[in-house]
Amino acid sequence: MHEVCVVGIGYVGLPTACAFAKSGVDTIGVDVRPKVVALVNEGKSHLTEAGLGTEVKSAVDSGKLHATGDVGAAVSTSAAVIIAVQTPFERGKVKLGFLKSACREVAAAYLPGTTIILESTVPTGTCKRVVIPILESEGRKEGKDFFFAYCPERIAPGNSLREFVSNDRLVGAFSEESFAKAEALLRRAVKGNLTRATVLNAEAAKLVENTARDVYIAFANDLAKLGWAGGWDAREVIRLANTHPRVKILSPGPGVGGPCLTKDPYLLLEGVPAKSHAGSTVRTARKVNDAMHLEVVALLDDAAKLKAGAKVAVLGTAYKPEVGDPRSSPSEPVVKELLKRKLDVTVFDPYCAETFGAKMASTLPDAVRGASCLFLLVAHRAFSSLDVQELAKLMVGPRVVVDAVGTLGAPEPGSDITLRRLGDGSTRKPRRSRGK
Ligand code: SAJ
Repeated sequence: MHEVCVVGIGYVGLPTACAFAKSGVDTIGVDVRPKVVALVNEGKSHLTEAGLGTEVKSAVDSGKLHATGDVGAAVSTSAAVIIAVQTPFERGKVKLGFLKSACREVAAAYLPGTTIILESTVPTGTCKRVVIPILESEGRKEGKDFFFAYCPERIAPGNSLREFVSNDRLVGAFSEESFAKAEALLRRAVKGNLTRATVLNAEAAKLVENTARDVYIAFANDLAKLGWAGGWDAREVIRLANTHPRVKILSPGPGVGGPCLTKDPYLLLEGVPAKSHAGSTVRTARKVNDAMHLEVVALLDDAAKLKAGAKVAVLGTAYKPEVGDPRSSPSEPVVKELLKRKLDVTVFDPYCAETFGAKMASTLPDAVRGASCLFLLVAHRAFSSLDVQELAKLMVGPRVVVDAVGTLGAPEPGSDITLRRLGDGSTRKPRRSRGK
């Protein structure tokens, strides 16, 4: 008998399973991908997140974590089940196919009295409309035959295991008893506060959290555009404004990527007519963040006009620092725009093998050697000590460096490097004043 079964050991489920196993809970992870199951049982992570591999290995070595492809066998031998499958957003709609099929398989096998927690992000009302009816098949009832809670995940990839343990969580439940069961289960591994909510409010709160972040970043990106136009440095101005105790502006960048912030605002808007005033800030923020790649490429245009065939190096294809995940990466539209201009694009990322159709260099110097322009798109720590002066020695004219993440130092005075920093209007080409 297992204490907990985690259905779906992907970006959310694997850290979840590891966290329980690390706390001494006998955990079985289930996945439909045989390769993932095999890797986990060998003590390896199929995800490139730093440190996760070591955690999987020690969880498996301790005998507390196993993986299987057999959902029925795992669920029917577990006291609790956590569902953590993906709910992808495709062509303007959330796809609940993985969730429905996971629920069906769980419904076919769970034991009487099982605690069932859903961690996946879903549009509001999904638990009541979709999940519960499947779990209540064959006349069973929530609160009697099984105990359900919606506990949306809050882990940021790159730091997932630590965040699973330490972050505060919402526990959406239909009754005090179901809340208490979910609380007791989560308490085995989670140290953060557990706040009770209704299931509907927990669903909405999850979407609101990620939408809020998307909106805050859109404001920072808007400031980048204002700083560029106004000749001031938006990053420095944000730093100054943030010294006010009630101001906390985020950082501008080449766009918002990843599977969550690019999707959850649309889930929040689901069912709201496009022309409705409700949600207008949310829609605007999405548009601002989705168009940032054009701002980034415009920085090259401000500095030089490259001929077709010129080599351009792009550093960073992951969607954010310290992860190897390229899903919805802001680097993708930048690379595609450069390829559209028939430039010879070479990418390099120490964690991510995605190229978005460009060439891939296996070392940073290989990427930069012979390039006329260099784009820094992800603030990986591996890029934090880059010396523009040294990079430029590998480059050829016109030696344009576009820094979309604001981590590169200024070139030495008199250097032949042209630096353009996103949001830093002091690095733009001097505009001729009117009348001259
Ligand atoms: N970004 C900026 N500027 C910033 C911060 C981030 O441009 O100041 C960009 C990143 O580079 C990246 C994107 O935003 O492209 C998203 O990165 P992120 O670190 O903000 O978030 P995710 O998508 O990795 O994780 C988010 C988290 N949600 C919140 O912080 C509210 C995480 O806690 C959630 O669990 C996760 O979504 C999820 O799975 O829902």
